[in-house]
Amino acid sequence: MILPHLYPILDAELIAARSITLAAVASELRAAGVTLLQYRDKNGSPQEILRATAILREAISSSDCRLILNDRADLVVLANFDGVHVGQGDLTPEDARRVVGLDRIVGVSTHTDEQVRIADQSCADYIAIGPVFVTGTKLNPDPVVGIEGVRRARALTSKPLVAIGGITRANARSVIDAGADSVAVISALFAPTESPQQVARDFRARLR
Ligand code: 3NM
Repeated sequence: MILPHLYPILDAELIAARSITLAAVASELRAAGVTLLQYRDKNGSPQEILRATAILREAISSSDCRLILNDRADLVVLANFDGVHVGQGDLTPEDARRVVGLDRIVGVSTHTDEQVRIADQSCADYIAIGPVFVTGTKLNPDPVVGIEGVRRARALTSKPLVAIGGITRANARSVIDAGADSVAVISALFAPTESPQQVARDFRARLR
C-alpha cells in the first residue's frame, strides 16, 4: 500500500461544532486532490455513522479517494468503505481483518515503540504513530512521542507509517523528513481565513 503524504481525518464532533457540513468539507478535500480520507465518530450511533458514510461516498464520488472508517469494522463492510482504522482499545488488526476481508485496508494506531513492534508483526496495512506533538483533539491522549518517536518507529517497521497528533502545515515537513510516509491531520484542516480546500492544497504543496 502506498500512502499519500496527506491523510485528513474528518472528526464528527469537530465538524458539528463548525458552520460547515460534512459534505462540504469532503467535497473541498476532494477538490484539493486528497486521495485518502478517514471518518471518525467516537460517539455516533451506528445509524448516524452510516448516514455520514453515505454523505462521504456521495461527496467523493468519481474521484480516486479511498475512504477509511475509524474503529467500526462492521460498518466498513455495510458502507462498503475501503478500510478501517483501529486503535489500541479497539479490535485487533487480525480481528478487524476477519471482518473487513483481505481486499480492504486495515490501519492501526500505536503510541510506544513496543506497540510499533507488535503492529509490525500484525496484518495491518499501515501503522500510525502518535501523538507526535501536543494535541487538543483527542480525549486523554498518550504521551507525546515527538519527532524522535517517529524516527524510532521508522526504524522498527517497513510498513507504511502515518504520523498523527498536533501536526500543522508548519511542522508537517519535519515529520515526513523523520521517516513518516504520511501525516494525519484533524484540527489543522481548519484555519480562520482559509477554506479546508486551501489548507489541504497548501499541505500537499509543502509535502511535495
Ligand atoms: N490519534 P489533531 S492523536 C485521533 O496519538 C488522534 O494516535 C492520536 O488530531 C494518536 O490533528 C489524535 O487535531 C488527534 O492533533 C489528532
